[in-house]
Amino acid sequence: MAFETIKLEQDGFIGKLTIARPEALNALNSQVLDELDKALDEVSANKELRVLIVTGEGRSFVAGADIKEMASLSPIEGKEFGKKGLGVFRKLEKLEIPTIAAVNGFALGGGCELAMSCDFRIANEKATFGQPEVGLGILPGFGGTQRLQRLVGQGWAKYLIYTARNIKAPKALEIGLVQEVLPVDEFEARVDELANIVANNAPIGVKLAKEAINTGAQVDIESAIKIEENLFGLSFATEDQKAGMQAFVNKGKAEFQNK
Ligand code: DAK
Repeated sequence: MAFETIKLEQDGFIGKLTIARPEALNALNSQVLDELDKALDEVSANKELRVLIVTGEGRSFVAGADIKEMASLSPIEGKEFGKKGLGVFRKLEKLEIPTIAAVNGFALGGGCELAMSCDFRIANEKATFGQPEVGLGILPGFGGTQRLQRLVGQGWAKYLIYTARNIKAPKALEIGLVQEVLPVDEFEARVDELANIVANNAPIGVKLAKEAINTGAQVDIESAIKIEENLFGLSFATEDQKAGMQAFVNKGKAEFQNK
């Protein structure tokens, strides 16, 4: 379907979701959240896709929830807005296929939370991260208090949230919030390269690994190991497992069929 504030494109196995309100540094208003919700349903239904890249148009990834829209919300409308955002971010996090946040600029507030809802984050040197909400009289409300501490530990999460301080990409790399930082002119090519590397691995194996990691993180270690054991067993029901191991035995390389 046609969108006005986002773009959803496909290149082979790779999907790309771009937040496209550059005049507002891609701030998330209700329309963006509604469109993201629909786009994620399209991505889920598209069985060709093996990886989704999430990025922003122009000089920003996402500069947060739309402060101008939020400023005039009633408590009921605020609750609705929050519910919408939380639903979309959770849908993104739970997408079966892996997701890469390609952070090309500001990732503040809801933007940082959007990036954290992806499986991993690649940033360019100009990217800026932060949770500035307490400076606006609120607190992170799209999962930031929970996802940030899980990614970087409580010390850094509390430090960033209480100070509302922004950090640049190299610092984000140092604390483990992003996995790679690239010069601006190498950034897109590297994101595409990583997406292709992931897409060319066994898609069902990757999906099962994602499920094992995400589900296992919610439970005690005994239950988590059991989850891994079951999903590992399931991977032996796939043709790609047979093709992958056969290719190794034959000193070749498997072309995985997603079966
Ligand atoms: N909302 C609306 N418009 C924004 C925006 C935002 N978050 N960020 C930037 N813009 C707009 C600016 O107003 C400006 O528009 P015009 O004035 O041209 O009309 C345009 O984008 C360009 O921005 P600047 O002129 O400010 O550009 P600069 O390079 O000078 O500064 C900046 C860039 C990113 C440092 C600055 O724009 C800035 O500080 N932006 C706000 C960043 C921020 O505080 N983000 C956190 C937002 S709070 C909830 C759950 C979650 C949330 C809320 C509720 N519930 C459960 C209910 C989430 C909250 C947040 O994300």
